[in-house]
Amino acid sequence: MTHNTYTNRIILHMDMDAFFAAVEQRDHPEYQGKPVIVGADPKEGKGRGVVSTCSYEARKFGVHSAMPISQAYKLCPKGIYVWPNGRLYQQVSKEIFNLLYEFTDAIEPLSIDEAFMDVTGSVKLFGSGPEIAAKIKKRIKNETRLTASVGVAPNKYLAKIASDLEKPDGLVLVDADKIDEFLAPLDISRLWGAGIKTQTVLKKMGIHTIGDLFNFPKEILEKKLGKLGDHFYNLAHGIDTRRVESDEVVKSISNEHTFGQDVLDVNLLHKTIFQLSEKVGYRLRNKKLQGRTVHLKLRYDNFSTITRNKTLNSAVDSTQMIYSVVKDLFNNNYQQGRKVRLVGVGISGFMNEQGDQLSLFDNQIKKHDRIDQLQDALTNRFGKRIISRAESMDSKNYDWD
Ligand code: TTP
Ligand code: MG
Repeated sequence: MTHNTYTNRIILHMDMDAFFAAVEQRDHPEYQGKPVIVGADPKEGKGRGVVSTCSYEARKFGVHSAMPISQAYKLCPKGIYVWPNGRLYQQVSKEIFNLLYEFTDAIEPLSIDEAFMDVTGSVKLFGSGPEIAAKIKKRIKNETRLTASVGVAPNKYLAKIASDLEKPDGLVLVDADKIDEFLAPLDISRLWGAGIKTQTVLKKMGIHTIGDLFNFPKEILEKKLGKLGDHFYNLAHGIDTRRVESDEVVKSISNEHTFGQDVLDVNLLHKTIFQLSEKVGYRLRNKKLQGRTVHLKLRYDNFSTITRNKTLNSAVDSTQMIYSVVKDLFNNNYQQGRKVRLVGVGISGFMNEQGDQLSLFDNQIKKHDRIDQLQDALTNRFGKRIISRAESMDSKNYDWD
């Protein structure tokens, strides 16, 4: 069967594994391999409030997000119960999103740990869809020591199903000409928009898998389900024409490199900074932008990180100019003799070709950078619940109910 005009896109869906719990396990080695439950205080089974998320070890006990914490405690009394550290999760989320933007600007965030990406235009630079997915997973692993699951497919709906199938640390490709085979065995609960009610109706019609639904004539589905009939017919046939809705305004451009082995060699560090300046310059010129503020990021082997920036009198877009500024920043700030794990180069304070300032944030890059905007967009669009929760998680007075 044909899948019309949209099958030529390459869409990724990235979702971090057990995000909050994974960050806790990373930062507390003694939690690794153990059931960790992030959320309200269980107070030995008498606590109120809910589970925010839990590690995969805890999921074996039947614990899951949004479950009352008292119930989680009954299922897993020996679990490690952790109060959420919202600010930390936000910070890690920013790092991850920053890295995703190195692969494409066409990113639609769905929540603090999840995004769609349209990488159709990135193939020349980074390789095929699955290659890009593998690179993203590797970068996330190297730079945050966390795992992500990624689905690669011709549309959003299929990519989202795919990223979930082999969690944790999954990478699943849905081939454009094998969509029907991919969908056929899946349970109807995987259908986007099929709540419990719809699932019950479908089951009464003898429809248990997406394959069963595929075989149903459109007219009958429409008769039984009204408008939704058409929607589910499309989903059963792998059709989803929604575009990846990215943030239009880019406020900074940056590239980072994590070394396979920590580096002491200043020449190699200079060379890497040059290569990163080339990448940043290329992306900048590609967008016909010039920027005034140049940024350096350095992470030492113990994960301590410094960022430094310099604002110029006029905006630049040449590799050489970016390099000379960032090299100065490096020479002035690098602590001789310390091993470097990561270097990053960035630019912000964009002007258009007429020299008009595109944004008013110069030195305040930290406050106003693209990721903050992204978090705002994310909050507005989807994640109010999750984001505001993460924020308020810092407060011990947070009302979990
Ligand atoms: P999810 O991606 O839904 O879950 P997860 O990353 O913990 O696990 P999975 O491997 O299945 O993707 O949500 C991301 C984070 O959002 C999660 O770590 C905690 C938070 N969250 C809540 O606080 N409450 C909730 O009900 C859900 C679903 C998530
Ligand atoms: Mg997740």
